[in-house]
Amino acid sequence: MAFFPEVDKIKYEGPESKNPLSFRHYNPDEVVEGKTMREHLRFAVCYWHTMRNMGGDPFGPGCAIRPWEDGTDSVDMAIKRVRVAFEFMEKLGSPFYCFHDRDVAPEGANLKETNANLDKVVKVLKEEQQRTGIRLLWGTANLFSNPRYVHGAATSCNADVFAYAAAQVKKCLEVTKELGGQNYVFWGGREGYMNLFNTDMKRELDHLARFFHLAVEYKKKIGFEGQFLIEPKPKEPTKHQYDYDVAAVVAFLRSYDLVEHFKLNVETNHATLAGHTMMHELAYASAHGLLGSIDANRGDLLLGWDTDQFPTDLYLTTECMLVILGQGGLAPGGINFDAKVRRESFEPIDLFHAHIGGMDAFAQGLKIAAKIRADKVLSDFVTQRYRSWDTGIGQQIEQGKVGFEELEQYMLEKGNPDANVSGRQEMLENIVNRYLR
Ligand code: XLS
Ligand code: NI
Ligand code: NI
Repeated sequence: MAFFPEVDKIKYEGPESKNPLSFRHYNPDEVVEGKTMREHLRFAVCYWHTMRNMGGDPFGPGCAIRPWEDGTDSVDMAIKRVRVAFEFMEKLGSPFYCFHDRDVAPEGANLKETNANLDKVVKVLKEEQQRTGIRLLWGTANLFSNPRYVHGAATSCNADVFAYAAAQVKKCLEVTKELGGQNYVFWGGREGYMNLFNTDMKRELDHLARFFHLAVEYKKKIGFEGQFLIEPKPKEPTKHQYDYDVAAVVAFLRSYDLVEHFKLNVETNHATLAGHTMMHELAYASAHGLLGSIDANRGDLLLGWDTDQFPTDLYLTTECMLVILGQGGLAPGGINFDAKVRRESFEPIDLFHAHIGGMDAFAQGLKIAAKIRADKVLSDFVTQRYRSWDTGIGQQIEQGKVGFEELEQYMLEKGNPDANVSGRQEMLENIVNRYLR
């Protein structure tokens, strides 16, 4: 049965194509820096936005037209939706997908029933994966929608809720392993606070760390080989989320002796909500060897919340790809479109336009970044800019050979530092613009 009868497989037609249902830049087999675009970009469709978002907002219910939906949240509907999702991904040519446990299967009356529902849908997911060759980039547990998580999950004041969350993650890890998931994501849904008057922050942070340690133990126990990822976000739904930004997560992982077990899944809109650029967050994670995967989207400069729009800005995708190429890629991570069509874009075909645009924007960013790297226009400048550290006193400092006394002696003899040189920011910005075609 075809759920998108008006769409054939989306093909690469080249930059001159005027066909809106074609790729103009994403050419999966094209080789850039020795790898195919498919291998570089590792695109994933996210189940929650693409299959479950009906476009509701605080002012009105969803109005998306999804002819396959029967209005129920039954297991049968969940199974039918899997068929829809895989037809969509097959036609789009997305090699991966991501889900929350609750996106793919409905909750039952209790944990046992809920797990049984999930098992029924997982069977079908597996079948569709085998039929299409589409793989699971990551799974995650939804520890924020159900009212039981009103005070958080691992950071709830209610110990029973911690236990329920642990059981839910245990099951989701098993399922992710069963489906060959390459990563597992922890996004701290409601792990944060609204008001410090009612919050024992220290205790909550300790509990969050305990939860992660338990997950690491269980991962080893079942032999799940996927990469664990934490996804930082500064606020929303809580006023202050504990996994605020990359720097806060790195510090948390180090304080609680978890750093060797996790990397980060960095999301564009979360970076900007934290007052950073995406490039800053990626560069910070990468500098620590902790950049694992990305949630590709964008916010709106004029709106202060997580609008999760599809990425279209070539400047943004070029910046992302400069960092990603700079660290030799993201695998086993990838580029997950944690993005949703606008409420006004309510037809099924809009899902194709949205993903095609995002994939093309990243493919173009990849090609632009690769050219900038091939010409070494930025890297040569940076190398030059730091040359005082390659020899002489700079080298001695980096090698730990001198202390304050030697440095004082050095400066007393020299009198004054060598003259500073311009940072040439505007010249470099002009050079980057030359490549943005
Ligand atoms: C929400 C997060 C969420 C995670 C997965 O803002 O981006 O969608 O990616 O739980
Ligand atoms: Ni996300
Ligand atoms: Ni988000």
